[in-house]
Amino acid sequence: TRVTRVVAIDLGASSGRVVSVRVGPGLLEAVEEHRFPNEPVIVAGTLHWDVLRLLRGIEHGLRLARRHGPVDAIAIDSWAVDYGLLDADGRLLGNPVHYRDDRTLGVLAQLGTELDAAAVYRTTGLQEQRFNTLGQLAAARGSAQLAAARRLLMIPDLLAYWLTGVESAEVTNASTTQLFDATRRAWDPALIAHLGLPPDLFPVAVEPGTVIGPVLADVAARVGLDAGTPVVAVGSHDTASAVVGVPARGSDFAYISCGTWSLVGLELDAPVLTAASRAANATNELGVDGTVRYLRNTMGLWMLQECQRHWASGGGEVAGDGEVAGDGEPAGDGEPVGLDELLRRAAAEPIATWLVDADDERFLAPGDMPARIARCAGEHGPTPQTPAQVVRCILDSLALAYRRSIALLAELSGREVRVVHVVGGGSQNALLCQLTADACELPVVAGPTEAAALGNALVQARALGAVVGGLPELRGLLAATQPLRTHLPGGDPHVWADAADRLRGALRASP
Ligand code: ADP
Ligand code: LRH
Repeated sequence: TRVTRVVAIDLGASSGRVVSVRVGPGLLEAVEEHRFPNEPVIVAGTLHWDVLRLLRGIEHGLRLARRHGPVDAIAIDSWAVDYGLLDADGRLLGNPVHYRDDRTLGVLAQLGTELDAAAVYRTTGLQEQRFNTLGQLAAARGSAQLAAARRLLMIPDLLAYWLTGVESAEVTNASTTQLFDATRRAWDPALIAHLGLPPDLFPVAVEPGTVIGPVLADVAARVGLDAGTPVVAVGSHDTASAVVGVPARGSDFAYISCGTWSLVGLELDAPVLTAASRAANATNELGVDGTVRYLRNTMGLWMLQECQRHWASGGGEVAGDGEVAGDGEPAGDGEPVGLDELLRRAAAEPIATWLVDADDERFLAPGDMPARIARCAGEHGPTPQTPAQVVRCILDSLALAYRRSIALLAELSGREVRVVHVVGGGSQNALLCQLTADACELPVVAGPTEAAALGNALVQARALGAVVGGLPELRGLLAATQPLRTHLPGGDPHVWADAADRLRGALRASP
């Protein structure tokens, strides 16, 4: 083994980052080369990703990384479910649509009349969400764009295609489409046929660690990379890379990949495809090294981000009927309060007073989030009045959702959980981590913040031979080199049990 330097490109829903990482025996050292915002654009009423701007951010980051040292390999991970379509000439057909777009409203009811949902779960293991690729493609049926499509590439595969000219489908991200067999780790021809799509719309799936191809000569020249620099398939779903980046010892851990979304889960050897698992809305996404990410998708810090966006645009009131600020630019002259200050004020508010169901679909779309939170809390309890109370409501509700998810997943899988690892941007939120420890009555280990980039880099480095072993060895390297913070459970656990009962009761009573 030798020291290698790889570049991990990690595209989250809120930002993209390009990180150079040196890996070798006992060595894991990351430098953020470039970070750029990921801002959706509404075009003709549809919410899109600005995918060319992401490509520009990636190329700029690669240029900086190369300026600072040799680059042995590159890999890309991103959010799941979304895709681009290529025509017969290999050109992109339109801009990829954002999973938060409302084109899929009503699609679950429609699919429910066509497909046996229980059978779909037994094959794909996937939680029913309207924005899964299956739902998006069902909503797009009959469009000229889909008729012209020769290839479908998931977002990281699309970007890797632009870097290499090679079309591929990486398994972890393919597993989020709900068109993928979770047991065989391959596309499901029957579901693809059901949508009326040709099977070869989907490239053959490859496991993480496979070299996709060398970077194209013109790209290499433009960004200053050496000819032949390999682009590697890693856990190209950001959550899959983040789970590699969990610094756990042993197998008795739960993880929370805590960013725009909160993915709360366990790592298993095989999917759980039971009716009880389906009823619990638990999902089996595929992980690196043949693992299964058995998890629940919780709304996450999106709720907080979207409140901050609202307040920054001058909407100081909690209850209002504001519309989506399409461009995310501050529109008013309100003095926005920074995140640190908001969290400080929230910490001073009383515990578990304002609660919402953090799994509630109503929080999915962009728009006036403070008003939606106030309305949902008010349906069964007190209404948060100030920004500090809204933030407190979000954090307590997330902690409660984590408690619920971990208990459910442990029960459904038979796995014991003794520690919770929180990774991603939200691991820097000490209040949320402490509330999580208290609510789950388990120690929380917080960090690394850039778990996805580190997990991405570790799988590349292993493919190059710079690190040897399975996930335990990769995680041992993380635990030995990354700064982590432990939050021990404290407070009165009855408060959380009562809050859980209150919310459960309210949800049961709701229509
Ligand atoms: P994504 O990968 O989905 O783009 P990240 O993992 O980058 O998301 O997490 C972004 C979130 O992390 C932000 O919405 C914010 O709530 C949280 N965060 C980032 N920095 C801090 C910080 N210094 N303190 C507390 N929370 C933070
Ligand atoms: C997190 C994430 C999550 C998916 C969602 C669409 O970034 O990949 O795992 O469910 O985005």
